[in-house]
Amino acid sequence: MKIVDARVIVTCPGRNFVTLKVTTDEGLTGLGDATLNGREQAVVGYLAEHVAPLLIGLDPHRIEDTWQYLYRGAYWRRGPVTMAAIAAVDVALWDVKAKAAGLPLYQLLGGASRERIRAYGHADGRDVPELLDAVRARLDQGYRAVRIQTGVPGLKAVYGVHDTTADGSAVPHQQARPLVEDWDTDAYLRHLPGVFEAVRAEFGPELPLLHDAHHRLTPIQAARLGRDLEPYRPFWLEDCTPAENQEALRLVRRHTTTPLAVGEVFNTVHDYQTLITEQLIDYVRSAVTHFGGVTPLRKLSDFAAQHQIKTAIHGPEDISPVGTAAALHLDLAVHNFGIQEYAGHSPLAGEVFPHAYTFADGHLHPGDAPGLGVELDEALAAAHPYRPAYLPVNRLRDGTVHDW
Ligand code: EZ4
Ligand code: CO
Repeated sequence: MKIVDARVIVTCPGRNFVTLKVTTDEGLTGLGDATLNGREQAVVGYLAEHVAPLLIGLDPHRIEDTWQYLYRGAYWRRGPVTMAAIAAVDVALWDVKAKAAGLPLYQLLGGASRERIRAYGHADGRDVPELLDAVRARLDQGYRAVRIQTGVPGLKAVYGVHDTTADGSAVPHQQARPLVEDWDTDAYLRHLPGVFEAVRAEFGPELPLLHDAHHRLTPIQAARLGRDLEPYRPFWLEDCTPAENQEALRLVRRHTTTPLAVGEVFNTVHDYQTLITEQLIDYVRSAVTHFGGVTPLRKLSDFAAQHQIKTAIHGPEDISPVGTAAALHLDLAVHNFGIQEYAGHSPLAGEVFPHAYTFADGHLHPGDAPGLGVELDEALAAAHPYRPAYLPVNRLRDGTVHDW
């Protein structure tokens, strides 16, 4: 079998998604997600100008060799643009291989290690009463685990607290410049334990509660927060510090038993070396889409497993249904699966990407269609063209740019 066509398709069914579609001489097609939120066109250029021409004529079954060819062959390694482009190729080739075998991808990854995949959803509110309503709404949708984020008194716009559309999905930030949010770490550290206390008081001790600090704390602040949240038994504290400084997590770890989750902005296993070998975290959170695909994420899972660390693949709205499906096949197959983030997609995105995966009773399943189980309606995609959008930026009260 040979690849005869490789095309990049950008569509905006409510938010932008970048998809690679490969076609073989046997008429099989494969899809890969290359969406890099707020920097989509950089990946489009990388794929269309530098990668797609190299794919023509290759045997799509040679996934490992193609991965190494693109990773080592570029000389310029790592980084989100490069690794999103390589991820799209890797996932598209896995899709082709599994379709050729007539099997859902998870069967090629060793088969199912479980019957279903526990997901967590997002609940957010500008204040505690609004958050409690949002948690209740997620429970009504079937979720059995919830990430809780709230506004902080005195701040106007905080990460994770969304404006929402009529269908409840988040409004993407489609304006000429990034929205500016504001931040005060001391106010946040004072506020959050009371939020957890209120949610526990309302929903009891059993509901898994997660929280994302979105890289905003210093190590000693993160240590304090982890310790202050311990009475409420969080499932995890996510991205407490900017974790490219891996050694910083040693200090956090010394002070708290709150489980730590890290990795949605990581691109390679090298970003995790210290974190995994010193067991400084409990969950690896990288996305198939930003980590070079299924091939390296499988290797990361196995490395993490040797240190009793579990997987928790990033699953926000800005990973397309193609990237979501790839995650679900891994989730079903790997032994050390922990939990899957599932923010869901707008109904329109679901129509642009018809998919076999399902969500019911708080659990996901990739389905049993051959391949990834996701298709792309190209006519509908074309009817919703790319729209420039940025992620927000974050400033402290005195105007200093802070981590978002
Ligand atoms: O901010 O995917 O855990 N989820 C997250 C996400 C990220 C977005 C960035 O594009 O932190 O909401
Ligand atoms: Co996060």
